[in-house]
Amino acid sequence: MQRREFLLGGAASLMAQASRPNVVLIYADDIGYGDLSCYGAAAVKTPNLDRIAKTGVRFTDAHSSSATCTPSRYSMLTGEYAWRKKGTGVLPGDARLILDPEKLTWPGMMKRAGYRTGVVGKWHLGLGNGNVDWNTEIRPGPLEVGFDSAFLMPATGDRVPCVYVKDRRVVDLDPADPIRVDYKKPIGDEPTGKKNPELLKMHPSHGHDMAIVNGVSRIGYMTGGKKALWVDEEMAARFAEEGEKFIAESKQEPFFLYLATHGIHVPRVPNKKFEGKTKMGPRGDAIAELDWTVGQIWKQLDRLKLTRNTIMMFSSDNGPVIDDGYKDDAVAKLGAHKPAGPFRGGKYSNFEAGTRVPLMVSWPARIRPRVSDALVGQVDFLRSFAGFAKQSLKSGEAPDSQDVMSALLGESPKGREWLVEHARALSLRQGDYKMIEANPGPAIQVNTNTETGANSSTQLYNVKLDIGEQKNLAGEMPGKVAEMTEMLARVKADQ
Ligand code: NG6
Ligand code: CA
Repeated sequence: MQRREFLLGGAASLMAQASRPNVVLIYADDIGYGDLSCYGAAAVKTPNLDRIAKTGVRFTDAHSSSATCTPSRYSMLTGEYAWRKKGTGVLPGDARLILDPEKLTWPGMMKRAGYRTGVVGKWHLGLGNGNVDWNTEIRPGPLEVGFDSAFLMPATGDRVPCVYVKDRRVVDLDPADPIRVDYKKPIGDEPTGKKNPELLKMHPSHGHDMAIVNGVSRIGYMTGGKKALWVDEEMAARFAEEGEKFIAESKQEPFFLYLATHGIHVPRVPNKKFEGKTKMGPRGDAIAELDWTVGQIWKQLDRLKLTRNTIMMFSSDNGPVIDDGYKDDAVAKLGAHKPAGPFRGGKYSNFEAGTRVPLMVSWPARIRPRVSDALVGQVDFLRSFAGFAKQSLKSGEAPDSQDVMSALLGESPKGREWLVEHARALSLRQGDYKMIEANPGPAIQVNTNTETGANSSTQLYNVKLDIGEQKNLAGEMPGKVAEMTEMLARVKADQ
């Protein structure tokens, strides 16, 4: 690998920089299309996120691969649709690593291209081989799948173990107080949310009634590791700081930072500094805190004079949800705010809001500001950046990923011709049309009050003319339904 130190000064350095910009992806959790001010939100201000949009490309038709976390992250990092592979649904905190160390990943490809690669924040892709012992070296994990360094929350904020993992070790673990985790039954007579609601500062609305950590009951049981437990209120600052540290340590070489925030997933426990920043309660305040995180990264890039040659990207792993299991006033205080923007559904849904999420990409050295209607998926990041970094992929690698780099850079208005959206069933987007496979089930997911998109027969919408998916055209356009059904069958059978 040719490092910048050898090229300092002269034109060679400028050329190396222009062809190998740093890449920072800030990947939020459960942020909806309508949650940022650059996408029309008025009830919360997101100036630091808006800065990416103002100086870069803001996408109106960008998609996470799935309407939940684990499969979206799996698809983004591998370039393979998660629904092709069993066991890629929302994982418990003790799940084994679902990424295959033998297979190419986005960070692995960047590393091959000479980048220093780091992940900070939410992982939720499993760790270890299925019987993870949190008290010893934890492997395989991010370091086995292409990252040079890692500072992680293993699963989600609402799942045990509630500790950070740095590279292969739990941070601040006292060997005299080992961690035990069980997803099936309580461990000993430790208090739980169910038995001891009097110990809670935030109560569950559904589920989330097991181990109590920091006054919040979670999914799964855990004991020990008392010194290592995270403090929810400090998590955003911790991740920002670890991200800043990675940037400072990597400034001599091109780097790729995947900063996956906990915000704004449940439990929403933003720092006191953000309390009352919006009138929407913790969900709105968590958006303000997320924006602050982005501001910290901007500050670091600016301070180190890296902004000009850094591709800064922001997106979300799935659409928005209001009540996702805690009584945090999100429903009562929502007011006129529309987390999903003009779209129907939300997290967990086959309707558009399940996967149509914000995506902004800036790179001052090259990108001119614009709004792009190109259809792009996060599954495309791997192949797009591979082409850009002149890395050829072998057949079978990143099979669902397409090179849409010219769209990502705002240089072409065209992205993909078609795309699969995944929630409880699959949907196919092709041109202006969207077909949702027949998938019998409840139209509303009761706990979260999400319109699921379930229907015992196939649905067809024109998402250009009918952005809110109100008029099912399947009856009027049987030919289109047949054509798209056949195409989806081909996509499924591919590989
Ligand atoms: C659900 C959880 C929800 C959230 C989700 C995963 C319950 C009742 N609900 O099972 O709170 O954790 O899983 O979210 O437990 S995701 O963004 O990581 O996919
Ligand atoms: Ca999520």
